[in-house]
Amino acid sequence: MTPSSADAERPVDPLLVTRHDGWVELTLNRPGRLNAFNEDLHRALADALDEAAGEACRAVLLTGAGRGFCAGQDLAARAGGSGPPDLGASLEAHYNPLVRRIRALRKPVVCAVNGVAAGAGANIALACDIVLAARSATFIQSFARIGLVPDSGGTFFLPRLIGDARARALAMLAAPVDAETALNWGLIWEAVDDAGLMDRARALAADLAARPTQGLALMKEAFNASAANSLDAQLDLERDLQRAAGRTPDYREGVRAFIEKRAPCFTGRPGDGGTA
Ligand code: T3D
Repeated sequence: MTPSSADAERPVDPLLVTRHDGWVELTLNRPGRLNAFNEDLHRALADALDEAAGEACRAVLLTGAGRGFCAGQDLAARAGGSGPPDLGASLEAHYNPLVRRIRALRKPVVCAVNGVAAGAGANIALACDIVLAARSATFIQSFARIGLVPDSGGTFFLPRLIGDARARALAMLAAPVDAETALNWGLIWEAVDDAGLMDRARALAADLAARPTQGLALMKEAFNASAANSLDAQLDLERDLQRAAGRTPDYREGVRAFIEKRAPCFTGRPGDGGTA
């Protein structure tokens, strides 16, 4: 069938949103620019993540269309102009809220890095809870190639994940890291053959969506806080979060299922008195 002229004129969605049973798949969709971010993509992703915060969604899968995952900021939007741009304003308006949204979302975010992840694109992947990468994918802190510093949490995530020595060299040299190395260094959870990446990532998202969502949210809160906490503060936080987890229906179900020697059926519903 040939497309109608209306189809031809319809702008392409910068983000594809596919709703599955209990989870959502978000695909960055500017493949001609390796899914680099412009303001439309930022807006669409922010809206989709806000929608994913609702109770119906219990896990999120983030990936990219075409041969890349994301090449960070769309540099075409930065060429020209009369004076120097205020890149701090761009981080404040778009990239920082995006990283905060991913980290604060009270459900697991899986990232399937299907190809090159560069600049902010690499660090947005690292902000996700579980990162899978296709074997052909590469991670590049490309900022130094254009005179910038790693952003979107790069200087926070990298040293914590792979140590200061590797973090500094990767950032200063803008050296590409392949998926196998990323796995061996502890940058990602799993490297998967290219052809199997999306099946594996979708199965993982569906699996997570059937787990105790409130418990996973509390777990995420604990991990998010641990980088800045002393052991004492973290022990106190674990006490408080465990108290909340112990009040969830999924905890009751988990214990009951264990005693009855059957598989648990978790609903992901909040505990008594609202949010766990
Ligand atoms: O500005 C602010 O708001 C501050 C925030 C900054 C955050 C950042 O992310 S700064 C870093 C920006 N990103 C980069 O510097 C990466 C630029 N891209 C590359 O270095 C390379 O494209 C890659 C290493 C990612 C991949 O290389 P390769 O050889 O596989 O692909 P390619 O041929 O370079 O790219 C394919 C196409 O995508 C090409 O377009 P064409 O020639 O086919 O029409 C290329 O121009 C386009 N593309 C790739 N990255 C970007 C891009 N277009 C615009 N912006 C990009 N970031």
